[in-house]
Amino acid sequence: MNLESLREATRKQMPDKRWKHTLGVVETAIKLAKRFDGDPVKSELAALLHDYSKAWAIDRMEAIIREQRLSMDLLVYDKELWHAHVGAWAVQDEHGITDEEVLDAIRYHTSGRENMTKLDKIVCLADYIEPGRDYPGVSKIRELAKHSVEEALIAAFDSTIEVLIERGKRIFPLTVLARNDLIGQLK
Ligand code: DGI
Ligand code: FE
Ligand code: FE
Ligand code: FE
Repeated sequence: MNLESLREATRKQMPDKRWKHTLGVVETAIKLAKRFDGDPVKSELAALLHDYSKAWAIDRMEAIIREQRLSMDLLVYDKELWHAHVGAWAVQDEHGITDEEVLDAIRYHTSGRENMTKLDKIVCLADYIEPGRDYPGVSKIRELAKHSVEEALIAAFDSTIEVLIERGKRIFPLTVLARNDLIGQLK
């Protein structure tokens, strides 16, 4: 598996706009890894693959979640959460990615989870603040990301939770666990 062919394969899964976002996440994840003593090589790989299945049809993702017995409770939560779990499965299935740290960072990049690894945090945060992102609160999250991954991620999850509440949607329990746990990590 070489990075260039993986790049080509990933680009083919998605429209140009999503590919541009992916390149932004790669660039940002490498920067965050250098800033916060993470692993730049794994950060680049996980960032490249994080939205691998994002543009896949809903039916295809649902079938994979059922057939591969990925976390079944996903199905009652927002469909936006599905691509992360499906993507982690797909890059293993299609490209033989077996590094569990990388697969977990892909799997939990949307929801977060309790005890996020440094790699989980870097990929999830990079996804929120890559240069192409524009939503209310993003500049504050970018500021926080200059000194603390945890503070930035809490603010990022807060903004997602606020939107979910506004729209009357369920909150996936791992996001609540992630936020509570990150608050506990602040000193
Ligand atoms: O795939 P991206 O658009 O780059 O970003 P993402 O994978 O972080 O997806 C974010 C979307 O997921 C965002 O629109 C909010 C939605 N979502 C739905 N339910 C939840 C959720 N996000 C979190 N963190 N937790 C949820 O329960
Ligand atoms: Fe995503
Ligand atoms: Fe995210
Ligand atoms: Fe993304």
